[in-house]
Amino acid sequence: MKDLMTAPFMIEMIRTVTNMYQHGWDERNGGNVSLMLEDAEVAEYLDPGRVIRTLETGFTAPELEGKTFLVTGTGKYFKNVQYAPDFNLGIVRLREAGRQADLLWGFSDGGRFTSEFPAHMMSHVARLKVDPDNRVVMHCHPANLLAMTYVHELDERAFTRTLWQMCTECIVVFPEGVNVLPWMLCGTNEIGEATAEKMLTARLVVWAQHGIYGAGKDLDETFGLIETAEKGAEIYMKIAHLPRLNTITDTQMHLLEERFGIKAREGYLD
Ligand code: 2HA
Ligand code: ZN
Repeated sequence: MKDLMTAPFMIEMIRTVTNMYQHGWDERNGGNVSLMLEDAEVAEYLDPGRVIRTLETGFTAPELEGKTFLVTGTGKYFKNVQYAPDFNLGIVRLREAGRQADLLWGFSDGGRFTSEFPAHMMSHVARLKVDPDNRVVMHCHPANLLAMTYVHELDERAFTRTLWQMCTECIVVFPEGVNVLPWMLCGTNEIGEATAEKMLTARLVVWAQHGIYGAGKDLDETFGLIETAEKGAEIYMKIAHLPRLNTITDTQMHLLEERFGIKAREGYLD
């Protein structure tokens, strides 16, 4: 059995959450990440028959029966993950139609997965329906996106168009736009279901006055999505109170569609 700390997925997870912390997106215990693992890659590092303990999830997700996830722990600080991965992270495999999760590694203080586990798992189900290669769900609290939800209307088309106008790359990186949920109580199955519904049409879902969810095929892509949206929001927060003399026009965005072979969300450009 190989050393789990040398697994590419573990190294990448630790680097990613450390980077998220360094970006200021994950104060204290803010944020959570889940990465779906392939059975074959897990078996190189862990005995899949050795279950440490079994956790109740509080929801069902039959589509994820037997799937294994590397996930951040509830109450744990991203800042600390690199120093004590087995305390702050866990590897769980879902069973009983997702009602239970067998802990295969980690949460060594007796902890459990993130309080946002329902939103993560339901989002995985939703994204896998539209993209079988999806592996990552990521949640964090980037300051400018959060700030934007206080001063910008939450209409998804308007919110998306503003972000697209803030830097040329935005429409190229997230042509499907960002979806937006109004403020809801976090950590519940209800916000999980609402997030998953929004994940059917976009890889980014803003939680007003809270943060953002991103999804993608790997940690880099998902981090990059949030990073780009947050850059757009940062520009917006720098200019929102100033007279706007210039912008990226819809005609220019159509040029970007052609140049990069992307298609903006239907009806979002004039
Ligand atoms: O505490 O970010 O949404 C982790 C969170 C909850
Ligand atoms: Zn949060």
